[in-house]
Formats: sequence, C-alpha cells, structure tokens
Amino acid sequence: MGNRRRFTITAALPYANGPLHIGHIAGAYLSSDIYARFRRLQDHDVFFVCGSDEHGAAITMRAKKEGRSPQDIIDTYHLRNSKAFESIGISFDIFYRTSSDLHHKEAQAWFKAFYESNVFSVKTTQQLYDSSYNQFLADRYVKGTCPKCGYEEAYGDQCESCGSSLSPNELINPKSTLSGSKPELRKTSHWYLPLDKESDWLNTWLNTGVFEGSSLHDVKAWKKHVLGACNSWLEEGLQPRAITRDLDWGVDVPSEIEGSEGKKLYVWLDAPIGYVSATKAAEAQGIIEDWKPYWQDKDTELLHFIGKDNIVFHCIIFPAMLRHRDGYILPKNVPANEFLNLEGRKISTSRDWAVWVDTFLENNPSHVDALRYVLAANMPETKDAEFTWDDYQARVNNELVATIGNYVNRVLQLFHRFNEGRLGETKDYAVEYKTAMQDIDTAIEAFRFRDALQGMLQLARTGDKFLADNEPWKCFKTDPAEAQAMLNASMHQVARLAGVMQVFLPHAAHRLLEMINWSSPNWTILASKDKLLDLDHTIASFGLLFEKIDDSWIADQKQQLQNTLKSNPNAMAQKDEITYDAFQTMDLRVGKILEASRVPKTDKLIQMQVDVGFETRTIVSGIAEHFSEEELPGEMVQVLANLAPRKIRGVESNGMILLSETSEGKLYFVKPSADATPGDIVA
Ligand code: B3M
Ligand code: ZN
Repeated sequence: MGNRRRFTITAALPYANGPLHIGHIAGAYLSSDIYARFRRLQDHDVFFVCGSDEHGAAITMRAKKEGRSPQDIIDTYHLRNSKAFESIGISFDIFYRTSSDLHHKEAQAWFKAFYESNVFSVKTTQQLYDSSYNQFLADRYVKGTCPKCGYEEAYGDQCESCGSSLSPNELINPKSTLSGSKPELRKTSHWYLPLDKESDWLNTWLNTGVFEGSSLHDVKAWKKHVLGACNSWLEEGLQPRAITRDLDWGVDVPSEIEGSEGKKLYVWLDAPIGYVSATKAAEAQGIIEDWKPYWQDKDTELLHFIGKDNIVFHCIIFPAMLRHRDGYILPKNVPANEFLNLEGRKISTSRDWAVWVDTFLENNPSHVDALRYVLAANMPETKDAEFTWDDYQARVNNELVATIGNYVNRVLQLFHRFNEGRLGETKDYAVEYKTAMQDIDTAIEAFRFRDALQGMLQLARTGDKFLADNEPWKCFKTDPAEAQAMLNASMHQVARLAGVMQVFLPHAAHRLLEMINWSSPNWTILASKDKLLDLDHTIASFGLLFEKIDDSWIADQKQQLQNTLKSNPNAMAQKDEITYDAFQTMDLRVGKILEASRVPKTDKLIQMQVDVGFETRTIVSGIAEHFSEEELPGEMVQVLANLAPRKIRGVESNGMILLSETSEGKLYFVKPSADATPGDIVA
C-alpha cells in the first residue's frame, strides 16, 4: 500500500490518584480513540499509547490524605482506571505505568543523555521549605496567589485559573499545603532546563511549521486556542525550568551523577517520556515489532491528545526535550480539548461533582455507546462545553434511537419481510453516501469530531429519505423486483453505517455487524463502493440497537447530583468566577415585607409588597411551602432591586428576595442586621 501512513497517537497519562470521570473522557480519550479507530479502519499503521502517571505531588498528596502509601494509591487507581477505559471502549494498544522498572530506566537514560550533552544548567537557589515537615515545597505542596491573574489558590507549578506555568517563588503569600504555615527559605541545588534558549526555534516551529528544513507540522491545522496559549508563553519569555525535586517519591536522578542524592526527576520531565517507555514495553510484549519507527521515522505523524491544562508541557517542554535527543520526531499536532462542565458547574473530583465512568457503566452497562455518543456530540473541541442529563436524553432519543436505530430497524424488518433476508439479483439502486463519507473524513483529519458524528447521522438520514421517497412497501404488490432493488440498496447503506459506527460506537457497531452477518471492509471500500454486500448475502437477525431513555431514569441521574449538592454544600460555590465589575452591576437593598398573599390558583407562589426605601415593589417568590402569608409582613429581607421585571402567573414581579437553603432543603431569609432600614445599600 503506497500511501500507508504511520501514526503515533498519545493520550495524556492520567494521574493514578483518582477515578476517571466524563470530563477526562471528553477531553483526551474519546477524541484520541475515535481518531485511532478511524486510522485503523483506513488500514494505516497506528500505535495508540497511554498509561498511568504515577509520580509527582498529585500522588503523594493523595496518599497522605487517605493515610495510605503512594504505592497503594497507584496500584488501586491504575487498576481501576485501566478497567474504566476498557469498559468505555478506549482502544489503547497499551496502557502502561510510569512506576515500572522499564520506565524508570528510560527516564534516567534521557536525563543522563541531557546531562552528558550539557543541556542542563545547575542552580543553587533559596527555595520554600516547610520545617515542620522537613520538606521543600515544590509544585502542589505550595499554594498562593497567582502573580498573573490574582487567583488565590494557585499551585507552585501552575495556576489552574489562568493556565500560567509558575514557579513556587513567584507565588504571592505562599502557604505550605502540608502544614498551612508560611514557608521559610532554604538553599538547595537543582538541574534546570534552560527553556529561554529554546524559544527561537520553538517560535519558528510552532508558527511556521518549519524545523530544520522539514516538518510534518502544518500550522493551519493547529487549533487556535492551542497556538494562542503557546504564543502567549513565548511572548512572556520562557524561563529556565527546574526539572529535579527534593522528594522521596519518583524517578531517582541517576546515582552516577554527582549531587544526585535525595533528588528525583520532576514529574513533568518523566511523564511524557512515559509515552516512549510504553512504546518500548509494547515491543517487549510483542504488541508491535519495533518501537523505533513510532518515534524516530520522519514520516511518522506524532499526535498528542490532551486537555488544555497540559498544553505547555506538550507544545513547549516535551518538544524541547525531544529536540535534544538524536533522531526523535516532533509532534505533528497537539489537538488539545478544553473542559467539559456538568450541569452548569465545573467537574470536581474533590467535591464529587462528576459522573464516574466505571460506576456509571457498572450500573448502566447498556449505556456505553450512548455515553460515548453524547460526549462526542458535546466535545469541548474549541471551547468549554456542557454536559446535562436533559441533553443526554434528547440526543439519545432523537439521534441514536429515532435516527440511527429506527432507520436500521426499519430496513432490517422490510428486508426480512420482502426480500426474505437475502440479497437477490435485481436492478441497481443507490442511496446517497459519498458526501457524508467525505465529510467524516475531512472532519476527523481536522480533529472536528462533533462534525464527524454528524456525517454518521447523515448516512442514516439519507437512507431514511430514500425509503420515504420510494416507499418500497407500496410498490411491492405491483412490482416486487423494484421494491426488492430498493431494499437491497438500503441494506448496503445499513452495512455502510455499521462500518462507520465502528469508529464512534464500537459496541453497537459490533452488534449490528453480527445482526447483518457481515464483517466490515476498510474505509476506502466503505467510502467508495456502492454495493457492499455480496449477492445471496443473508442477514442473521434483528433487534433494537439503542434503548429509549425515559424521564424517570433521567430524574434519577439528576437526583444523584442533587444528593451531592446536599451532602456537600461547598459544591454550591462552583459557579463560574465573575469580575468585581459584574458584581457591582447588582443593586442590592434592604427591604421590608409590608403585605403578602397567595398568587391565586398556585401552590407555591406568594406575592408581596416590599418597601425597598425609594419605593414599594411587588415581588413574587416561590416560598408558599415554607412560609405562611400571615408570618411574612414585617420581615426584613435583602432584595436584588434591579432584576428585570418578570411576569409570573400573570403577576409582574419587580426584584428578587434573597433566600438561603439548608442541607435539609429548608428555606430562610438572608437577614440584614437589626438596625438596618429599608433602602440601605448592600455591597
Ligand atoms: N498526568 C495529566 C493531568 O494533568 C497529567 C498528564 C501527563 S501526560 C504526559 O492530570
Ligand atoms: Zn493565574
């Protein structure tokens, strides 16, 4: 095959410090999996690699919090996460571990190679130290205010609010996350990667694609938000970055190097090398023949699938490392995704605001492709995206069930009835498919997975339109050969759809292929051959591909999230940050309720006359289940006075009374102090 391409597809190594949620999947894993499945279907040479990231403060801090050893933590979550990936059908060729001996040796070999070719500089500096724990405070061991954006909870290596990469000494008001105390300064020596020396070639490479004469990297194909992030770091000026730590968990600095005692590699130095060690491990395990072409052949397309918080490491630091190793290629693209929110809030492991992949699929095994579908449809490709259960229900019912499922079922039933489930010789009819196939191809090539998904739906839609336009069931009596010809054509379309579904919905595809008794050919054939099934082909069976989701199941899912909110009121604080100016736009006032009465024919609504100082307002509020009309007059309350008027059940409401809710669901007024008077400004 002349134009066989080779792909090394990496997906960010998840820290083995917690379970995987839908945000992880929508970020780096489903995109890479769809991409890998598509390239395999095209018969290209694909190596799809991932593994657990088992070093760094992310692990040791988790261990400390749970009172367990780091080894125990990584063993638990490595196993749990490999199973979770398997259950949702992420088709890694290997899921390796950075705690493995092979990886430790590989990372040390890289360190030594850099050391020997004088890539590093060594610096002795004053670093933050927590004397009550006898520990230097790097990375997540120290928190403080971000010097760039003012976020108060920034980590020592990165601000999760603005994405800046930081060093602990830059933090304003640093605090030890071990003891909470203010750290002291102590002297220590470390090896540094002088990134400042790399910025010229990085700049050229990132912005023109040119690197020492040739490169596969095509600037136009890079996502804007990825290049934008890189350029803003380049503009700020890259700084030398410490790549060793004073820690007792991690890869040792090779002992033959002077001063190595007690020093470990910085986790972000060893983790990306993990992609390479995993490739070597795959060779050792016989999964691939030779690791080298996947990292060293100039024609190999190296793609790093990641979330946006990992951009700097994959577009700047790792390329700088690769460049200093002989023969290694640079990534062709780093198609980072942004973040997925859940029901209007940031997904958060610590606040349990998440849908966990393994538990969700254990409880709802038949949902595996529904979940993949909805996550692909809402993939945060170029901006943050939103996952809601209402959308889940709508997409599954309207798109999977009503569009794909119904089409397939209709064709199979008709084919069984009129053609006796067998493909006979008839004249040729064709269902339109070429545009859809081309669209899918173009979209995946450009990492637009949402659009690619539309192409798959399009196959079902054109197929359905063909049936609706031709109505084979009507002409069967008068011209059975004509009807059978239409159904033959429809069966080819169903087969094509099954072939394409392997990319996005592998489990349903597998079932459909079994029903139609077929194994799919490669993409070129699927995309170019009108007739896919042979003469005399018979189908095996038919059944429903997807289940309709009812309201009560959705209500259950929402209830589980509600329970999280109730048991963890902190999660309530998970709204997007607003600026001070936005806050200033609210006119908050002290008010006094003068009169109250039930809004006629409602159970929950009370309308009130409220004195807000400069006038008396009518305000409607849904509090009748919590307060009686009699007890309200005289209550002092706080009012959002400049809320746009709204008609509620025929009554115009002018403002909103502030209420708070206890964990048992009881409402109470946010009370001003005793000496407040109506009209006082709340700010
Ligand atoms: N362990 C992912 C994270 O930030 C990090 C990725 C490593 S990829 C080499 O959770
Ligand atoms: Zn910041």
